[in-house]
Amino acid sequence: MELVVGHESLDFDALASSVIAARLYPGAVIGLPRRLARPVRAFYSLHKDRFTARGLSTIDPAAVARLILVDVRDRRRLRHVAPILARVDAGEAELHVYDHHPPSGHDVEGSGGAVEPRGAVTSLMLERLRAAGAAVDPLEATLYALGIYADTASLTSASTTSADVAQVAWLLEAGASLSMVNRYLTAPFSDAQREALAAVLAHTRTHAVHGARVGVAVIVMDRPLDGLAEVTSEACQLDAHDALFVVCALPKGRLVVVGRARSRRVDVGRALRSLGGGGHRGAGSATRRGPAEEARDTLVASLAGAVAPARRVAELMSPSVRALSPELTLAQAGATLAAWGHAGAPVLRDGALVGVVSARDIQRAVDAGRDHLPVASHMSGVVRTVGPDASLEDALAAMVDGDIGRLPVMETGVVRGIVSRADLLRALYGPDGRGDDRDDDRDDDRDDDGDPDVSPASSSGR
Ligand SMILES: [Mn+2]
Repeated sequence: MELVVGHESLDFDALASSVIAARLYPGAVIGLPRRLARPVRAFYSLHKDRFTARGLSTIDPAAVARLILVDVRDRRRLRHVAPILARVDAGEAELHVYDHHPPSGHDVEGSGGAVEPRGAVTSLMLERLRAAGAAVDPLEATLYALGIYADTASLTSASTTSADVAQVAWLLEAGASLSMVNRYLTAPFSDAQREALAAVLAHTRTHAVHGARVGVAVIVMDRPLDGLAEVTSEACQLDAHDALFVVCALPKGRLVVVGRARSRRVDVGRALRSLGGGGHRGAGSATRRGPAEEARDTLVASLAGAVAPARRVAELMSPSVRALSPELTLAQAGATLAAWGHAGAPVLRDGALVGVVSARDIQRAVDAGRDHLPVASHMSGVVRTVGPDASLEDALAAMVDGDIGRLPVMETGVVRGIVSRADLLRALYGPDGRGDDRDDDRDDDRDDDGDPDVSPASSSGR
């Protein structure tokens, strides 16, 4: 038989791409992993007559002639198909892989399929289904749209490609229901989730780590919470933390720890390995036994190694600062700035910073016939400054708060450089395409939602 399988904690992208795979490989069976993400379970429960699948546990690995993996190829996330992969390794079964994740260094390689960057692997597979001339009905179109919207934060994540957007346009023409998409994308929290959210918000302590705000909360619950990961994401967003870890203490000393990051600077999986758990940069979990406070302290101690330093002002500023004297006339200052090719400069008197002046303000004054006045009359005297170790975010906040275009960079009373709006814009729109370090890539990598039975490797109880 041909078997289609996605990752554990099946998300909408994995379910949608499983359904497409079953169409691309007629007769193939979809094997559902043990756990489905909460909203996916709700969707599937309503649509299971339409999208048929079997529990993976009911399938005999020896009967599988070809395994078709969708939305996953990292061997560490493939424990649920380990017996079948062993047959692939032994040359007894074939492997096709459809995935959109960056290489992990632990990837299985298929003899067929496709691996290309897309916001959702659903898009990649839909391109193939459409190329085969297949039509889709509104139910299917809705599921595929859910897959793409869910994996791309509704087409806003940095990983979204124009190809994803094009597929959504086609799906809407095919009758995808946006009201159904919304129903499952924004599934309301359960009562238990709302209670947990309140507890997390009330018990989060914020730690400053290399300039990142990392929250750690300890909560006590009398039974495991379905959807603790969603609660963690929501609390992280509400409190504007760069990352948030929730240590959930259960009866009999059991602990579930879930981490989520909004900033790419925080490697959640790395921090959770200190607790015997794991995961990815944006998401991870651990389960173990022991006192919650001990786990919290271990986690906090691991943060320094899991947070990358912020981009510092020193890397963005123009270091060799030429300054103007406040006694220069505006005409002289304007000519000097033009000669330097600078859009502004700090104003120094006897080596001390007394103001900042911009070429634009000077030009305006000159145009108004005030070219004979001194620079001091047209500089901004209340000068905000930043230190060279301030982060890009600090500089941005100072500029926006003061609505100012350039910040002198001061160190021990001396001007070391100047950072301008243009410098920040260059960094924000920079070639890495990510500007600041917000991690808006809400990919299914975060499938590890931290249930206590999440996986053998993360429930070692160490
Ligand atoms: Mn995906």
